[in-house]
Amino acid sequence: MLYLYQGSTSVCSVKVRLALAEKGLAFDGEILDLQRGDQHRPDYAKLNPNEVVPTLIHDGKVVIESTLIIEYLDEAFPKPSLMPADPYARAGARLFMKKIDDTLHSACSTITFATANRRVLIKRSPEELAAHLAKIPNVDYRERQRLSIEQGLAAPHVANAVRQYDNYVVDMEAALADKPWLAGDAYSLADAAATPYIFRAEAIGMDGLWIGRRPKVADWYARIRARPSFAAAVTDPISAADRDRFNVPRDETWAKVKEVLGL
Ligand SMILES: N[C@@H](CCC(=O)N[C@@H](CS)C(=O)NCC(=O)O)C(=O)O
Repeated sequence: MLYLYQGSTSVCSVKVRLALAEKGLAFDGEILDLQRGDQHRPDYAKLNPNEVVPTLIHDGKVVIESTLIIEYLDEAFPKPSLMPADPYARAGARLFMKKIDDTLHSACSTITFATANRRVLIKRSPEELAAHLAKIPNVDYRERQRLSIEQGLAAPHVANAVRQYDNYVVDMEAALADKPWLAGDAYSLADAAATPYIFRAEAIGMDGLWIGRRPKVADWYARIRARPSFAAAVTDPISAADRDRFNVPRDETWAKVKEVLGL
């Protein structure tokens, strides 16, 4: 049995739901409310000491870290395979996933907290906010969240996050120049991993990174959106509260992107 602790819009959770949907795997699970702080519940912290989602339980075995989870799923349930057969193409798929773990994920959370999540968290009293932040075990993550919530898009680390987002889209455009999917002729874990970050960029007003500028990425995203996994894993789980949180002034985000990139 597969059980997934997840967030409704959390990019890392969407990544895992996409892999599950693409592999046709049924699962049960629980949506944690990250703004309420469910990820810090003692029962959950025992499973995931980083106190972040997602966490997969497979027949009692606990797997954390979204990239490791999707690789685990692909190995535990080999058909259909979501990794290319060719070793060099596999390295290419892993590179796209590594870049997410190394840079894009933190860039994404920085900008998400400076825009959508800020809309909710800024309404809290200073004491409530401090208590919420104090529970985050990772000190760097906690500090980035604090600055993004307090200063929004003016926070000092936002500019670098915008550049890292743009670099990832540049890498995607280059990879798609000679093949339809990020790691070859077939959809792979690399495509599943990149999808939530492109969806998030679109949601907060950064889709100008590819629309009119990077046609291969625009075409890739249109094909991604048309797959049944997209509705199942990305849009169906979005709640009314999520829609409100993501109802951000998109023109302000894009103005920041233009300023940082000199567009
Ligand atoms: N490297 C981890 C990152 C997980 C992560 O940052 N999850 C976010 C949601 S995408 C989270 O749970 N944040 C909790 C919080 O905001 O306090 C993974 O890939 O699983």
